[in-house]
Amino acid sequence: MRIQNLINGHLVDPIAGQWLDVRAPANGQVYASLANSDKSDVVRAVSAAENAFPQWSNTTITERSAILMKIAEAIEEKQDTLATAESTDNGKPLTLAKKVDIPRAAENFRFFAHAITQFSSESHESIGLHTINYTLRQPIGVVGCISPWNLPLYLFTWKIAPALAAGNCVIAKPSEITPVTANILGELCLKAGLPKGVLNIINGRGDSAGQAIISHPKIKAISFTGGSKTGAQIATTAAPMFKKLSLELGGKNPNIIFADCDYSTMLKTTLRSSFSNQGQICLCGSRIFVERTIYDQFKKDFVKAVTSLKVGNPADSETDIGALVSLSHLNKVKSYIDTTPQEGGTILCGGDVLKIPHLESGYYISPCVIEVTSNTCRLNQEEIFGPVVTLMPFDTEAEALAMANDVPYGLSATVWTNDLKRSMRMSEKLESGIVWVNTWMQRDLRTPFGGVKDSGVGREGGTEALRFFTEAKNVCINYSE
Ligand code: TXE
Repeated sequence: MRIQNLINGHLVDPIAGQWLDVRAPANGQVYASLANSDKSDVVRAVSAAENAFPQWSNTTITERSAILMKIAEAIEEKQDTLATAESTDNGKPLTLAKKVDIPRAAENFRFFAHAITQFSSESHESIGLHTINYTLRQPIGVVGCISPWNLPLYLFTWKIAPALAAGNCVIAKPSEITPVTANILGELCLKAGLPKGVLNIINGRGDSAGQAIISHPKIKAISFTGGSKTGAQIATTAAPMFKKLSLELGGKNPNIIFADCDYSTMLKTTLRSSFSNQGQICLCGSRIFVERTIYDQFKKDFVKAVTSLKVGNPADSETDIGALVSLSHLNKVKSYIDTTPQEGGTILCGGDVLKIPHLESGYYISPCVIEVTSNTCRLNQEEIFGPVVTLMPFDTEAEALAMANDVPYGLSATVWTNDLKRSMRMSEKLESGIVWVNTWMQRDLRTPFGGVKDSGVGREGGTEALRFFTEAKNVCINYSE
């Protein structure tokens, strides 16, 4: 399979004729080659997007909404193909791709197809001065969307759908590690009637194609999801060019369990919040803090449940945990697990690199639970982004809160308790963009999504995303005689 670029409605080879290998994490084999684009391809895509902008930004809301809706339907029609492609490309269980990734990609388009019809702006009347101010929310022009490998189509569509809905033309780059579904989507968008040049997909590495997107002077806004280090690098280039920036970065999220919670729901959900998608979700609760009175019981029950998870071929329907996304990522995750003794921790289960029969070159690690004695150890401070969680007891609400907040990140937090007042006190004080009480990853697409501290700047979702992808212009009219 050869994956080209989508520029001005055509699939084209990269100008320099360079290609990258794409590997299937399940077996480590190369199965596709990907356009290894550079600045010249980005320049070409931006000029196509600029040409398409006047017409696209002037389509009626009804027309734009209808095209987005057709794209959602096209994703649903192709859901089996897309789910299989996602699982092959990323290593995630096929069941997960079918249940979560692909339906959510369709939902992203459907949601913003509706949201744009409800998007409104403000007016401010100055009584006594015969003046009225109103705000125009105008599309920005050409915008850049750069997405990561953990939820490839889910996060790609989460960015491009609001950007397109708001009337922008887009230069999008999926991760070079998992590019397949984004490129299938590009073709579906054309078939659904998206005019040529409105969505351009540039493939390639972050340090060439990605860097060319963020430094192109005509690209006025960048929406990025990925690692915090990369986010900082992007800001270094884009901020002095005065680009609008939305950065959704890493997390080291606390999962705080009080003794009065609904134990069985908590246990089931904690298994998911720890190991869904091999722990490769920025929202995973990787630091588990448990009230001391139930700590031993939880430790026993949790380890038992974790050891019963089935690691294996992502295509098998019984597989709970598939392959990690790449060999270099597996090595990163394993290197953290290997620091356990020197970080004062104890491995309670898992953490082994596994050889799955017939898939010996795949990237598998058994889900790992580490008991730690201090929240300041590296295992509790740095984002591992794999099937690894830490456990620690606490005695008081204040202590749990202090440890939860004592990290550089601030994306999400989960609190398990049936004490309403306590849940509200915790929600108020937790330093994170999202707090879940007695649940995890329950998403309503209208809500603001994003983090504080090293987890990023800006918010996605609902009106926040439409605001990000538009420029506010105030018009002041004096109508006095
Ligand atoms: O992601 P990168 P990496 C975390 C996780 C992981 C770490 C590094 O801890 O181990 O980040 O992962 C593009 N200019 N998350 O290095 O590099 C790149 O091509 C423009 C958390 O694999 O951040 C890809 O499309 N673009 C996370 C995208 O950025 C650049 C999800 C993300 O890749 C670029 C993934 C540059 N200079 C990893 N450099 C989350 N928040 O969910 C890279 N890219």
